[in-house]
Amino acid sequence: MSARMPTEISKKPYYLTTPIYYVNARPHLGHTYTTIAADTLARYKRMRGFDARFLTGTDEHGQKIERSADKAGKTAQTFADEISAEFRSLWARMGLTNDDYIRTTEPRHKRGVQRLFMELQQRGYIYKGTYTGQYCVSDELYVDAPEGAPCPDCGRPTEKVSEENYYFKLSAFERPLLEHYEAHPEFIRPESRRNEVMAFVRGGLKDLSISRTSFNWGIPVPGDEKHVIYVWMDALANYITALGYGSDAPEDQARFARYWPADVQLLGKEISRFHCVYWPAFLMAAGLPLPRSFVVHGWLLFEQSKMSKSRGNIVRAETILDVLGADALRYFLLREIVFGQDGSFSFDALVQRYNSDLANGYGNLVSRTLAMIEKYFDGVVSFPGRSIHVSSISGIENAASDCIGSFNKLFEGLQFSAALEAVWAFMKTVDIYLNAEAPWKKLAQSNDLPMQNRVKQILDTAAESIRIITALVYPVIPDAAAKVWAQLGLGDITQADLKDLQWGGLKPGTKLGALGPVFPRAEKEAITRMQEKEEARLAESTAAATQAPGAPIAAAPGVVAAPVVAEAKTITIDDFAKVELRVAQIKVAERVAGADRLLRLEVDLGYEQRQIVAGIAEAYAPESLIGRKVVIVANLAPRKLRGLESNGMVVAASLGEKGRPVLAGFLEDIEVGARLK
Ligand code: ME8
Repeated sequence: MSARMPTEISKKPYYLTTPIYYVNARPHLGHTYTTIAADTLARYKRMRGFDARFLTGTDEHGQKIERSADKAGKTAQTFADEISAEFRSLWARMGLTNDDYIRTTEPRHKRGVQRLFMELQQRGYIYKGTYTGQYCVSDELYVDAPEGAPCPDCGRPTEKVSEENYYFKLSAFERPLLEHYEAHPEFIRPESRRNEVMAFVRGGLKDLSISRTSFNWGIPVPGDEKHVIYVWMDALANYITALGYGSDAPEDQARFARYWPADVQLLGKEISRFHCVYWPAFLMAAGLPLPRSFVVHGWLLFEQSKMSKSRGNIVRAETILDVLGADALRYFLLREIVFGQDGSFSFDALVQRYNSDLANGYGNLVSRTLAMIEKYFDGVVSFPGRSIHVSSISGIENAASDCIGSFNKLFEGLQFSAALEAVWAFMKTVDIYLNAEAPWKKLAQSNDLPMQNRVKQILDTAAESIRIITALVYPVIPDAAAKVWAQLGLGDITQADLKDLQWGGLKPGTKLGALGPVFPRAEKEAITRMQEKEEARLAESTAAATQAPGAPIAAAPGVVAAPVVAEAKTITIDDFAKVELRVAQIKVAERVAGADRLLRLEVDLGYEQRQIVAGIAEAYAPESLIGRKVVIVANLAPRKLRGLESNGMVVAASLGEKGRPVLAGFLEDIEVGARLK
């Protein structure tokens, strides 16, 4: 139980969750986006007097993780331990305030999942049957499609499975789910996602296979250990197992009773079916209350498509933390993207927003106001904020109250971007006021007492405005807000009572703290520095993929020189077997605009077609390549070249100093897809 518990018990509980992230790859900005939104909401709710409990964690079982671990040559547990630790340390580095971090490989989770399974069994919602059909390993999804058909969700090839399985009677929940959606319009937000989910359920629900026997990286079905529980049932249960569901210990039961049902479950739109259909059906079947709401957000796009490991177009949060800090990232993601809709990330836009809103906006208002109080009045605030007889001040006061009202309303509705816009609009009003009153000019004109008092009043009004602004933005940019709070002479913001924020809280006699820059302006080089960091990371991961022991050494982009073994180093046959070399036939070849060396190829592997961007344009005319059979490295991590995704490399000898590529080929006719070993 959280350390905050004894003092929090009188407060209203509020429970919020993020999805638990797969450990098949390291965290990227997409994961950071949801987790930042949850952290901001948790901080906001705490500020409003709630006992907010925030859960995140990692999803570590299933075939996808097992295969990724295999590829990396590690046991699934070691692999999961390493990547889960990366997520955890990133959240810690960012100062996120999650109260718990659940891993699905923990005993507390296993116990809870097995309890849930047994509960559903006892209530008659589980039966045994045989599943014969397609399965998408990438989405861990049973697919209702003919053999050979791609996954309707992600387009990747599906695999045929035929297994004796346990089934969950999902079909029994079609009506109850629809009734629940109808009766609780706020259950799925935004409305567009609610409509999609309802249309899916209205289309009919089939019973769901909830166990697998063809691999064993998962939680065994109690009493029938050759089956492991379907990874989505396992994963979804984290939201209750983390609270103590399945444990008989009184403190676990008390925690579960206090926080369940969740107030908000945040998720990306691609997993709404699992959360808004399967999860409530499992809960209904177990006789447990349903979460109050699911909030489904859009995708963070990079280079025009969803940022994701499999597309290779990721940006890592660490790059931004190194250069601009966590607050810049938090602010950008919540201000730039309308929560619920897709939005694009770019380094240019990040730096532009940072400079305009944080450095020149908030940072500048704080530093010039406080510096003047320091310079002219020894850093002491002397006027009470409330000063109704001066109309310009009461104008600011009214604007502040309006801003507090709109901010709270918008934030409660998770409209982060609009809420921040309201604060920056108020900031602008204060800026205009300061420029119009020009206190520095007034003091230059006259230094008599009435004028001094007038100037004090102006500066203290600005300082009080800064106090209000700082309290409002604290959940979004906590580090900067804490600094400014201390500079205002108000001490530790985490100890402040911000529940009923209103004008007039800055008391006369308050002595400012030590002043210092809050958001130094970012130079143009910040963009280049971040880009270089990402390129270095990409090169590192590509090198790890291609230059692992025994792997070929890369020549031009998208081309590998035929395997060359570094001097004095030998590799085992197992090392070589890691490189999947296959015969592919070129179907399409065209030049890439603006890149003299690159050709965009579409190649056929028999079982799939894929795009490869290869650096062979100087040696081969595109039309000469159509129909030609080449050798490719088929299991190379995808990467982007000139914005195009390249899924593999073409094998070629590399001649002369310039490394002129000569494609590898066969004298015999050979069928496409054949593996070289
Ligand atoms: O789906 N834009 O894990 P996952 C916005 N383990 N959000 C993104 C994003 C992007 N480009 N990329 C990732 C799983 N996310 C399951 C969940 S829950 C019981 C099990 C965020 O690692 C977003 O929240 O694929 C998305 O839903 C989640 O990461 C998917 O993470």
